[in-house]
Amino acid sequence: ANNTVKTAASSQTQGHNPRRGVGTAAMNRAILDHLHFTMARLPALASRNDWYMALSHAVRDRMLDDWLASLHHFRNKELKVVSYLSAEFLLGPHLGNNLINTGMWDAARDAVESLGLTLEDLLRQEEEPGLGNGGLGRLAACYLDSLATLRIPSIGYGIRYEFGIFDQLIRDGWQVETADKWLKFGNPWEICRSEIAYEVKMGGHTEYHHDADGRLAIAWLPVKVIKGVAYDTPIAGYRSRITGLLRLWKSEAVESFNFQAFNAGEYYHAVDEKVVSESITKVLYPNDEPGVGKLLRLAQQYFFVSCSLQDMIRVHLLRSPRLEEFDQTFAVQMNDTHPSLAVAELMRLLVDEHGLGWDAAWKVTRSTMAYTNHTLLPEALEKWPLQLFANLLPRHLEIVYEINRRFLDEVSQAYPGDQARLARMSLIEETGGKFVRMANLASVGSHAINGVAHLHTELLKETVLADFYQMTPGKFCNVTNGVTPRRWVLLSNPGLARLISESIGEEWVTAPEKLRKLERFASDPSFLSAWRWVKDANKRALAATILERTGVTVDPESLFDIQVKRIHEYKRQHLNLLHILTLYHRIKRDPGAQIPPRTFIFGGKAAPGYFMAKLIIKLINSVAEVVNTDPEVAGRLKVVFFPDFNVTNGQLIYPAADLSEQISTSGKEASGTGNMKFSLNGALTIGTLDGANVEIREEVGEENFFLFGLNATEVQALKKSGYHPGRFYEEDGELREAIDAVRSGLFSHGDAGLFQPLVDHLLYDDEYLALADYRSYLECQERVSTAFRQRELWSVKSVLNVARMGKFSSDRSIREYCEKIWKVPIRPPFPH
Ligand code: H53
Repeated sequence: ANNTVKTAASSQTQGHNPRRGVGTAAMNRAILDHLHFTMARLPALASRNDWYMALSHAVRDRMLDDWLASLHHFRNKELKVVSYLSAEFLLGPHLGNNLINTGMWDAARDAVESLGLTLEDLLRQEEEPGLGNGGLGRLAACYLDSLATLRIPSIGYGIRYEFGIFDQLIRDGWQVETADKWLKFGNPWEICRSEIAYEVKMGGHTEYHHDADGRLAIAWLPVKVIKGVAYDTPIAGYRSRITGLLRLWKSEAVESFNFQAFNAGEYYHAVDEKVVSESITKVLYPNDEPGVGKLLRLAQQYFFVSCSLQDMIRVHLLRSPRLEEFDQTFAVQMNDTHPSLAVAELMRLLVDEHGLGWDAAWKVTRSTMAYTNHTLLPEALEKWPLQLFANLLPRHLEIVYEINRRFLDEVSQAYPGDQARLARMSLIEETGGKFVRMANLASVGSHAINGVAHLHTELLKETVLADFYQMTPGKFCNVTNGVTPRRWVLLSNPGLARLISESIGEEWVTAPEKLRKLERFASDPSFLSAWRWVKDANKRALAATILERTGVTVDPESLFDIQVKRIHEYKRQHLNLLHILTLYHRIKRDPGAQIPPRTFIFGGKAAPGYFMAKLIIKLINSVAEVVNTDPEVAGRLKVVFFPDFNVTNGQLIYPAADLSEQISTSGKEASGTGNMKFSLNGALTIGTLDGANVEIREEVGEENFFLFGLNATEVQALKKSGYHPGRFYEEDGELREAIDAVRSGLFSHGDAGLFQPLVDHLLYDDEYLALADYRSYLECQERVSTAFRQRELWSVKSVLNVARMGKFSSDRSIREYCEKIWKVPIRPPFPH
């Protein structure tokens, strides 16, 4: 007996513990056990959620052996741990993805069916954790998948928002926001680690005194202390036997009851304290690319960064007492500027709390930190009003000042007498109100700065971070974004995945460059017809859901022309609308016009305070109402706004697209990742030379990509020479017709004023050059229509798109981060 115990224990620490039963019978037993012991339910009375919870717990149990073994790596001095700091992780539903990655899908499906249920039903039950706004948060989730798949020890650190991104309802054509109650039925995937908790100070002031040895000591006397508690979620790598860690922090009161207040009879005051502390992680800010922020958001950012760094220091001290070597334990990536307070906080922890000298602390901070920039929109670069910053983080402001003082010394040495440059590079903006510039803080405090697509990185070096690039060009590099083929093909498009694997084997899932092997099938008629069959089935599935959610019947034979992404003027959903209006008028004018039937599908959320974006949603729905009920275009044009675009809905939408709309003004979209998901699922792209579109076109071939519009240089030149949108309106009859229709009240029951702000914006400002690109877009759409009529040729292009998209796997991105930035060795793939 002794022997058995010893063997089991030692094999466990090495991570070779045979997994808990993953066969159908074992799964069946485990589900019933969880229904009984965890959910306390009799099968006859169990709800769908009870079954979902029971299944999820059974699956999670089976992930724990690999997880516990993986967590061991954090203690292994030889392995550097990647720490991905992100205010957003837009994970999407866990269950399906975990079943795919762990290889338990079939057993789970059979077990569930043996209980008289369907896996599909239980998958639908999951409320997705929408802890992000859009691209940036979803990118973080794809990266966690790849880190685990590539067996790189990693921790994603973020915030456990009680309410994630709002749910979008459409009422009378307008967006209405409702609270996302993703935790309401419980979250089976997380484990609360009450013992992993840190205190985070806020507010107050600092005091200086000399300690017994005569050294200057700094004390920060906060007015408030909040506790951050760790909630851990396992992230399964694809068949890698490695399970990554996502650690999200929830804020709590240090003491749930303030006994002093309580004793004095101020019961409500005591409870207040708890409510205020818990409010820090209450809700995700629903703005994509934020402007000037709010106190609570700054508090959120500081809160999660502080908890994460304290946690990293604890882990490091388990390995080595020398904090000078912190950069050998961790490579920290800051996902945009949201976590950039990490620079100041790591300095504070090292200097104030752990007694390092400034220079030693600065050296280790810089070599640990790296910064990814995700936007070129100047208004989106975060900056905090100085007073607000000072009130919440008085000690950090001192540290920022000291970093700035030393940094500006370096700048003036490098560029003597260049006052303008000093003012631009300073961490403090002083022109009209004082602000702390977070991109500058992140840039100064990092050893590496990267953009997210080739064009974006080039523009970054020329524009927003030009001064930093000139001073330290070696810090800059590009890592083009990628998406995980596990969630975005294997899970969301099983039909396509099966067809691909039957043709070229399964290796593409972790080695997507192997997709190239599909090229030779592009001339095989039976393969092409199987390819079309898969796409048609996906389109029928989407059509059924559209009918269910919107009441609109769409024809699965028509061209599915899809634009799904956040609603923003720079993404130009209104340009898409102008095309629709033009087709509408053409058909009305000439019922014999040769226009293949199209279904235009839109989806995306608008920031609740972004009036123009909300008006665009209203206009899409208003145009839909008119077009969809006009007998003269029946069977030829349909317009749909698919409500509540999120990860779950994306998994249904991307696989059903024929045409992917990537039509942002060139130079405005940093990368885009939806563009990759579409193309990887066989859609052809109509797009500008913006973000990663440029590289997608390079890969798939220009003959398989519909390009239009001004390029970034032309955009800049046009703006510089003075852009007059009104001229395009005057000179282009069809454009005028489209805009006049909107302005006449045709789509607003005669209310000519409703869309006036949007029309005025286009005619007198048009910051994003929709009118300048209109004609080019229209002509390009005609090429699309012509191409779609030749179905066989279209399918060839579709196959070639998929075959050549290997570059855009997030595995490739993560390998590049490892090589260029984190200096983490890439381990050989796990033998399956
Ligand atoms: O990040 C994506 C890019 C996309 C960019 C997006 C983004 C956000 O979602 C939020 C804030 C921000 O600064 C940028 O708009 O182009 O693909 C991931 O890199």
